[in-house]
Amino acid sequence: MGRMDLRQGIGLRRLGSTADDFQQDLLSSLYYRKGTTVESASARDAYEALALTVRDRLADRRARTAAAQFAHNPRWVYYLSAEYLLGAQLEQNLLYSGTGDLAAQALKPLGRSLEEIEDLDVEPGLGNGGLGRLAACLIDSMATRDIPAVGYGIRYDFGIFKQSLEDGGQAERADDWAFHGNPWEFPAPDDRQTVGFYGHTEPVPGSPVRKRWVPGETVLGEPSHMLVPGYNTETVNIVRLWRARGSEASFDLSRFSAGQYAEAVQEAVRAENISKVLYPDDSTELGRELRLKQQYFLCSCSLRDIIRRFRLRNENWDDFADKTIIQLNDTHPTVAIPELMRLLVDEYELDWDRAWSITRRTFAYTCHTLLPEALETWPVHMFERLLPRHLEIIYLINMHFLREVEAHFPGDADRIRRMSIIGENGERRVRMAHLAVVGTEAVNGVAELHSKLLRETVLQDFADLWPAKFQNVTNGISPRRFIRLANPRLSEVISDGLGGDGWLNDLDRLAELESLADDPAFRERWRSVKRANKVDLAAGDPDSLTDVMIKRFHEYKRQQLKLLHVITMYHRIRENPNGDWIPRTVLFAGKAAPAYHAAKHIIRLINAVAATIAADPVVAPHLRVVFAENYNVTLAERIIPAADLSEQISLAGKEASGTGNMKLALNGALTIGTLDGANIEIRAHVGEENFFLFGLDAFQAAEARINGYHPREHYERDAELRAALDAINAGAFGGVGREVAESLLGWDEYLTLADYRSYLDCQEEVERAWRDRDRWTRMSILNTARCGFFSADRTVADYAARIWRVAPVPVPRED
Ligand code: GPV
Repeated sequence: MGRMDLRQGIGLRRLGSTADDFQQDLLSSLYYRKGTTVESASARDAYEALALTVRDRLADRRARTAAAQFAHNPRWVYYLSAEYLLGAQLEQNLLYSGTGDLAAQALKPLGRSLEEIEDLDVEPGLGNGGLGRLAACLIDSMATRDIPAVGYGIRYDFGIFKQSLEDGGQAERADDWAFHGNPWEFPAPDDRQTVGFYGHTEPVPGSPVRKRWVPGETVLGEPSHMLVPGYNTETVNIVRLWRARGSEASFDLSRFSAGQYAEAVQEAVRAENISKVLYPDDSTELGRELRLKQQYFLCSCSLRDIIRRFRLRNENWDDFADKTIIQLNDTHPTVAIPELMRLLVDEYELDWDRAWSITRRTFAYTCHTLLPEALETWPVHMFERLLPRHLEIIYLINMHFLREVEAHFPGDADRIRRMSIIGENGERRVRMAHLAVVGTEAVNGVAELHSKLLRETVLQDFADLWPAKFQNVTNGISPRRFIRLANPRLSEVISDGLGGDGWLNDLDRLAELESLADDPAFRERWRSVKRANKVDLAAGDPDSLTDVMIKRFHEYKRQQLKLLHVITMYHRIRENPNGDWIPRTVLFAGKAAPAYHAAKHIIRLINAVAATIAADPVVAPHLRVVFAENYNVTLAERIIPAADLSEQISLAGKEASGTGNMKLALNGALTIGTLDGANIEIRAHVGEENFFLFGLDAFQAAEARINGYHPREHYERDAELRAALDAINAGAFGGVGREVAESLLGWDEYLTLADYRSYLDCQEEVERAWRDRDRWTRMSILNTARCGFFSADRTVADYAARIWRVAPVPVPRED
């Protein structure tokens, strides 16, 4: 590998790597950048000075990365995502820059511990759940694999709300995550973009296809970027986040002078509202105009930035798709497709066919759901008002597309109706998933089953037309964040077992742990790690079976099924207080969308059941239910290492993949789960004897629905189930939860009652395994050993080879 020191060229001092150097730089940050002294520095001053010092260590890797990547002029991967759940930055950047020990040392003269300082590091919660965290894992792995990439997103002022419990129910507070500033970001005001909305279009004389769009409102997009270091490599990529601002002209000085203060700023406020808040909906659509505005804002700013970057090195538009692959993270950024067409046709004056050929080859689309309510559609009238030119372009795309369908399936009017980008059943709507399939070169689902169901159900017509377009890329997770950072004790045991920490970049090497699964000393260590993690978590008796269900609250995920199990355990213990009960701590965590009432009722019922059990002296010694507030990446990193049992109990055919399932299995939790999403692949990897399977499969679930499902039949037939639901209705839990029981008995959308008995039987299997400590530990070790496949490094390698067709561009070290 070549060598490079960019500082040399400009006579800049190199940052030293000794403890003294680091100390000096920290003090200098404190003094010159924070403007304070050792004596008067607050904890926050110390935090910020440390963050800047660590950031500096990554900044020169970043400079070398940019130089190497631009010199190479590769095909760049641009990841467009409305969400990123990056997690805390300080611990990550200390690890990725190898300065953790230096930092702990350097803080001593300030009288501060590293732990205390890390507590001040606020995670940017710019996402809802799995989709946002996947984006963060993928950009981590792209950097780790030396792939030239930029993640584009929105810098929301307010991220995912903070959750607290009030009277047992979820209360929400705004998350002003950057209230104290964010030392990790670099504003880049010179790269700002102007984005239009509303207005009208005008014909361009002499051109049948080009139009001039005269927006009625314009807004500035100001970017800042955060560093995305690779692990054990030189590459540092970036994630570039856009923030909306009013232009200078949006402040109305004359109104202000006339004392109309609110009116004077109203235009600026309107503009800034675009990036004000993350919509807290997960896997459900909320058809608000402001949301479409956010989406277009992200796409327009990012595409102009992508084009700017392309033109730094290239001249010919025909090279654009060879130098650019834009991955759409679900349909949220799909308006980028008509936006690129608009830029190419209207602004750069390419003819339609050439622009379309470029556009199609530039995009790829990842679908993350099967839920019909998550497939975004927009009312045509709303689209037309907000983005009049884009709607015209979509109509043209649709016209060409439907001709293609007609040519393949002559006379099949029904198929044309089904496939059209414009839905005509009732109110006319733009179907974003259809646009995303039509305007891209590749479409993928996120687990084998999900990709198969996409091809065979939701997108079947499209798969008939273009079978080669459809692929699977199974999700993965960052082993750095979710093993090394989250579980340092286990990491040490693994590194000792494997003779080094090379596994962190090559997770398949965990397979070498298999031979240790039968080693009594290794097992003992494995157990003691889990126990110590439980002690740290302090959620309950560390010797109890720690049973965790941590994920967004959604009826399809079936927290209510877990709850029926808890209520049944409660009944059983009450009836037989002297039984040989296995002590269990059932830990729930997760947020519900604020307007999702059914989910909030489930949260309420969990807390009511928890309180009833805690107050029951007969049951409390054996069973404890804990609801951990405000689930986020940081809390996940504490819970996952302490889990014995991982609840992955969605109705089969509903969870696209799941990624919490991977994090837990990799940390040695055993899974109880349905044949859904990536559970199927986890089971295949760990071996069926090391996985607790129950419930209907996706085919049976679909059948049950078609044949007419009657939840009451299960209620009538199963005495324990009846007792659980009756208890809720009789007010056994403070009168809470009748809405939950009503929905289960009334229609039970997700077949909870149908899977109840199978789930309970399976929980008995779990208890049998738990009673045999050695057997359990062996299963746990084998889960970790066999889950190397679920590294996001593998996911990224799959995308790189089969969808992006890109190769790594290594960054030279400095001498
Ligand atoms: I669509 N997902 C999400 O978190 N938010 C969304 O809006 C949509 C999907 C999730 C899926 O529910 C998970 O099954 C999946 O593992 C995750 O996306 C990442 O692919």
